[in-house]
Amino acid sequence: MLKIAIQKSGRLSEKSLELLAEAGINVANSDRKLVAQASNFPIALLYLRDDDIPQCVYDGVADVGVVGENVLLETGYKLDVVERLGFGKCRMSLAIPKSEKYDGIAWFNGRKIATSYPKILQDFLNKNSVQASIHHISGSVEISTGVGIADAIFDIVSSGSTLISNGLKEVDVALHSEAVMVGKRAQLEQEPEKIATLEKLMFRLQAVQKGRKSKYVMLNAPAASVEKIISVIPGMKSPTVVPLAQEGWCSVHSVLPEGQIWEIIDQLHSLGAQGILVMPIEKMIL
Ligand code: PRT
Ligand code: ZN
Repeated sequence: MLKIAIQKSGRLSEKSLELLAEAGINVANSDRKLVAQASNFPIALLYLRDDDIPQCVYDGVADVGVVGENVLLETGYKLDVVERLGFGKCRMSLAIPKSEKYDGIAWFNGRKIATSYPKILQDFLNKNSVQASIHHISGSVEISTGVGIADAIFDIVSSGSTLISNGLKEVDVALHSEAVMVGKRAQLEQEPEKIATLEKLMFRLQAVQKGRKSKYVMLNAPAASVEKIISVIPGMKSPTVVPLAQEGWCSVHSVLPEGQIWEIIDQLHSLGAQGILVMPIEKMIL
């Protein structure tokens, strides 16, 4: 039985469960007791506070855990990243009152910075040869400058609206973070049953993740343009081209990367493609 630690409640918990559900794993535990077993896969979930997950994996209480890289780095446990999960994306940034003139990282010399992430901040300051004092607080970091606790803050930023509503501006990014699955690879490799379960799980999670990053595209095009159209949509191996009932027309099907979808559609459109359909992909196995 592979034990997976996930956040009990918070920004990563629903997304972690969603990913497992899309990988076909049923975990019936609506009240989220400490431990829940999957009914159709040899895994058990441990519901914990995110801050406790790295230590729990390090000590072997759980075999792997899902946690933000920010928490992993702050706790300092040496764990292997088994898989990057593509959700919980955020950055860790320095922010100062918006009325301050910022002339580069040296601005922070001799200043006081409030944060809940003193280790990541200290490492970043050392790397940039900045001497500043760190004021460690556990929450509401964004109000620190307003109430006179500190000159600046170092905190998680996602949309940036929390900073703006507290009269702050983001001036430097120390880290980009996302949810990762962590474990101790050397330890896992000594347990063949667990590693086999983990590999099976990874195969499914990767299929879900690849699907999320891609779109299935279908379009109609004049036969004379098909060659040019194919050159802008290479597809997984090669695109499917099917003749339409109407003579001189074809239907082209392919898989496109989500991030470039609009650029490619613009090109397809200008090459004469019509009836372009873009559809989500649930799972993708190459
Ligand atoms: O109870 P537990 O200890 O388990 O949870 P927690 O309260 O410590 O963590 P939680 O659930 O708030 O966040 C879990 C993880 O989600 C974090 O460690 C990050 O890896 C990730 N994450 C992604 C975020 C955000 N986005 C985020 N926006 N964590 C926190 N925030 C907060 C941030 O602290 C700030 O107050 O949102 C605010 C900023 O958001 P914007 O959109 O206004 O910039
Ligand atoms: Zn926490």
